[in-house]
Amino acid sequence: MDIVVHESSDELAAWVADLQAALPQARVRAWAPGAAAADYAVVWAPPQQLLDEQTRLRAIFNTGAGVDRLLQRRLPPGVPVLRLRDAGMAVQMAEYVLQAVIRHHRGLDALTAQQAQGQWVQPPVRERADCVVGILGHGVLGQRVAQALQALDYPVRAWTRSPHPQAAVPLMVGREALGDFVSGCAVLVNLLPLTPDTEGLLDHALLSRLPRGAMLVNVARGAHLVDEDLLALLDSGHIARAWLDVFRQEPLPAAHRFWRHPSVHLTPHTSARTLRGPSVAQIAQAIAAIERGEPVSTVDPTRGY
Ligand code: NDP
Ligand code: OXD
Repeated sequence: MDIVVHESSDELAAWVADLQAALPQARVRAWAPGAAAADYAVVWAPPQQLLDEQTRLRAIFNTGAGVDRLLQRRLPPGVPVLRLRDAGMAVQMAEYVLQAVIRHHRGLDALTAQQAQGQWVQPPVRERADCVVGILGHGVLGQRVAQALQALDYPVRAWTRSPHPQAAVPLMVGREALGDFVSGCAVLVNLLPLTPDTEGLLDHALLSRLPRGAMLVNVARGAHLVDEDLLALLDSGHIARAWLDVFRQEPLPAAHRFWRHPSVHLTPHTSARTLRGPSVAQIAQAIAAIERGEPVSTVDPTRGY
């Protein structure tokens, strides 16, 4: 069995070595133009040339949770795409969102600013029941985030494309319900995949449905958000704060207003990192299942996630 790997150059050798160790019967190598046909490709943001040249693939593994960049390519017809499902990312995402929600609810940024001024002022108590956290997406990551928030008694609700009768949080489904969903949220967390249906969803019309003083946490993809619309709502104070981990252009250009906006916390796409160890283990298990002829969970290219 042959496996080709395409990863960022600083991690490529480690991915090849770890996959080789996990699949000793396979021949694992870094992809290069003109590489011999392989059975599996393990990739992040692969060049079109890889997908055009690799004509014998039995599956393509995306070494991230979001497949938007891969699906922008022309894929070999009929070849299943698998993505990382959690693989250590869910707990990181929960940690990131939880700290943002706690800081917002407890007013910790304002208290830190007070310390710098030498001020001792106890703000009014904020009821937890008023801090409703709405999560767009209740998939692998959204569910883990919801669970972490619920463990601290935050009221949580989620928005999805399809009904989930067994969900542990109240769900609202479909575009018609979105405005009402958002209007009851003190915090809006975006954990949607980027698809034609979700691109630009976080625009002025939607974000202005949030109550005054709300917070936005965008940890999914930059193209979900209309940057200028958020900036206008931050400038007017309608939205009090935004935590932004993902951007339309990454790295975020130096001149972008997000860098210096006093109401923006910005992180460089680090809310949930791909962890090579658990990812390699998940990919190796899936390859073994495919080789045994067992079903595996694949991306639905028509849905886009
Ligand atoms: P999943 O596919 O498991 O979950 C996606 C969720 O979004 C599902 O609940 C799905 O609804 C919902 N959804 C999709 N399309 C729509 C729509 N049109 N309307 C309403 N709901 C919709 O994805 P993950 O939880 O694994 O990952 C989510 C995203 O997080 C990734 O796609 C990626 O963009 C981002 N991410 C960001 C990282 C970072 O470091 N910043 C790291 C990892 C991921 P339904 O349940 O009905 O199908
Ligand atoms: C992912 C990401 O999709 O890192 O996994 O953004």
